[in-house]
Amino acid sequence: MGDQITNQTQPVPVQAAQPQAEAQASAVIHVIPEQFYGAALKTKINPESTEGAPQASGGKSKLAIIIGVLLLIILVGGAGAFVYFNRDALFGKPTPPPVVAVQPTTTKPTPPPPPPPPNAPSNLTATSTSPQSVSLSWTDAADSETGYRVERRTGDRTIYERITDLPPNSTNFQDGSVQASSTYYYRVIARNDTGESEPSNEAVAVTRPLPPPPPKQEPLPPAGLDTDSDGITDLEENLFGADARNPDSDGDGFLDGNEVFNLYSPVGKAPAKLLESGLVKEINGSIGWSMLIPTKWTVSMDAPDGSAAAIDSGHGEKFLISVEKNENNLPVADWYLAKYPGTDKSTLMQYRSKGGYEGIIGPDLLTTYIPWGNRIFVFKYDMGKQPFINFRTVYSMMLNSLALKGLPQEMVPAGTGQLPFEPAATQPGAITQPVSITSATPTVSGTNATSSTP
Ligand SMILES: [Ca+2]
Ligand SMILES: [Ca+2]
Ligand SMILES: [Ca+2]
Repeated sequence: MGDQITNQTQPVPVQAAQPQAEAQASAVIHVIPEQFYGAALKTKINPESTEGAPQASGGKSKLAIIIGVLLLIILVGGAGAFVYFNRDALFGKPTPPPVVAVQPTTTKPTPPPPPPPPNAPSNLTATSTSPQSVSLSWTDAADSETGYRVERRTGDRTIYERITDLPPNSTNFQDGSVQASSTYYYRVIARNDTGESEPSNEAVAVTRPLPPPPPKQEPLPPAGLDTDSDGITDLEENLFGADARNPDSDGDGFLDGNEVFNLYSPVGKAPAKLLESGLVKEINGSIGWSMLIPTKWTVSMDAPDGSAAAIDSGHGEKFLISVEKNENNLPVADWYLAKYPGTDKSTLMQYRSKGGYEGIIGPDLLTTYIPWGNRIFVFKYDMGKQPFINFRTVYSMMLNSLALKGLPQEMVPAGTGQLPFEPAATQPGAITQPVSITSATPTVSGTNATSSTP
């Protein structure tokens, strides 16, 4: 607009007006009131009047320029101010978005600070409840644990090893992976996602020893050499002065072994009893037992009253006497099963002595148990390191001679059957084997030979 004003007022030739002074005096000056100035600008300029007022026309042009510039400034400023003060409406709020964008990061549900590691368990104890287990218990002192770890070390190791992981709030554990008669050290650690607690106190346990295995029935070791198959070994024949190459040394019609078993002399004319022949001697314990043993053998009382004694053959083998308690007066088989749990009852054999004492033979077939009131008389054949049973018939002879105080003997009458391990009177080399207590067959009947003891 300023340019337009300048162009319309400029065409007046200023040089032509200045030299004509007379024309200047006669010229009519039209003053346009301020309020009509805008309209005057639009009117067509009269060539005459313009010629006559060149100077006034130049001052008005400058003013118009100034006003135009001012208007322009005002206009630009106003527009700028308008834009500035309405920037939010025009361009949207520029600043909030970044603020909104920042806010989520700060107000977003930030994960709660991780819990501290749990408290350590306390009061750990370890107790061996059996040879194969240790029972652990402790106090749960943590409320943020996700589980427990049980660790163990043995006496000869310093490093703990993990043995199990347990759920939260656990307070006990049964360790079944231990060995008998061993020492174990334990500790327990609580843990969560943050970390682990300090270990608990260390607890130590010594596992119990394994119980002795229940006796099993085993075949009898081989008998010692019996050259003439008369039921006593060559060593026994020698012990009694009998002939190891003659089954009937005294020629009385009875086998040497059968005579010794039944307490008769194999070298004396029947009926010569062993005791009267001087081949055996009587021993006794003050507790109330007595028996015959070969004269050459010795006895030691391991208990003053004879509740424990050992008969020494001088050949390695020993014969052990022990008197054991049976306070509840149990039947001897029940007493045995209570003493040796796990024993197969069928491995216990019936026993009856020539004196009528009934008892059992243990699974080893080398130990005899005879009930005696509230006691049990135990007589064991201890082979020592001997590989052969050299004195089985003598062992039987000693038991057949046994007398227990207060327990009357009822001698088995001849002809009622053979006793366990009795040599057959008429069958050289034959021995009557014992039968199980679970068998219906009585000990002293059903045998295949008849006793013909003199
Ligand atoms: Ca013989
Ligand atoms: Ca003989
Ligand atoms: Ca004979």
